[in-house]
Amino acid sequence: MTTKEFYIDCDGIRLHSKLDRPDDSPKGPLCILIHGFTGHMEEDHIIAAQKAMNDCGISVLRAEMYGHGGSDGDFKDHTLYKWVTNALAVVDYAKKLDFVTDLYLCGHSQGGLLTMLIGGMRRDDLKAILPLSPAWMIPEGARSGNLLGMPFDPLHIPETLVNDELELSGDYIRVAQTIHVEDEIARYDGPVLIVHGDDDEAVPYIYGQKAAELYQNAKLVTIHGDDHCYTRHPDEMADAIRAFFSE
Ligand code: FER
Repeated sequence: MTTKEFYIDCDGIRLHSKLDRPDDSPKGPLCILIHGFTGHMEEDHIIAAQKAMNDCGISVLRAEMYGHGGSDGDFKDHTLYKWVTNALAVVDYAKKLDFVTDLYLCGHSQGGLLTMLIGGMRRDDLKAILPLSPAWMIPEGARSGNLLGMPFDPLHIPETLVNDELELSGDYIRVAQTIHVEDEIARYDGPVLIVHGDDDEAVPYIYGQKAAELYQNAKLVTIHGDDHCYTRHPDEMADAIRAFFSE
């Protein structure tokens, strides 16, 4: 195993990244792995997913998006457009690595929503996508006036949305309102692995089920009794990833 730590440039924004290669073979597959809202690359469930992929001989490029982890930008200024632009830059970076054969994209929660969007946008570059507990209800919540359990007027968006823990900008909401995930689901016809705990407190399990139905070629692995970050059965999430890549 080798780990390299570096930054990927995205229009002057530095995206903190780590590349974990299971062996030094000259060619091989790579999966980009992205954390969720308020998350980062060292969370237990992100490391568990990375290790499961490495077990299958897949190199993993963990990248932190705008306003998260060690990347540039303030959390309160992040939007899904910024994350989309970041993820496109990471895909471009990964495509240029000389060892990469097949390219995959995996993301958790808001990173899973991002994975679904980029899947539709980069269908020719991505051999498969793996949205984990994908938070693809965020655009609906932005349009209906409820995010993070906080109500707001969707026609007159507040300057900020604040609770005890965090502050989101009005632009986060404005951007999310314009996003239509179903369009990007329809645009991606490659294999999709969705993993979702049926006791998820942050992203209702029904969204994993609905996404699996809408994709042309999706497999849903349900982690029974598990929460948003698979804290009760992390091995089952890792097993689902290993099984997907072993098929
Ligand atoms: C929300 C529910 C879940 C929300 C974001 C999330 C911004 C994202 C969760 C995650 O990425 O872990 O209402 O609003």
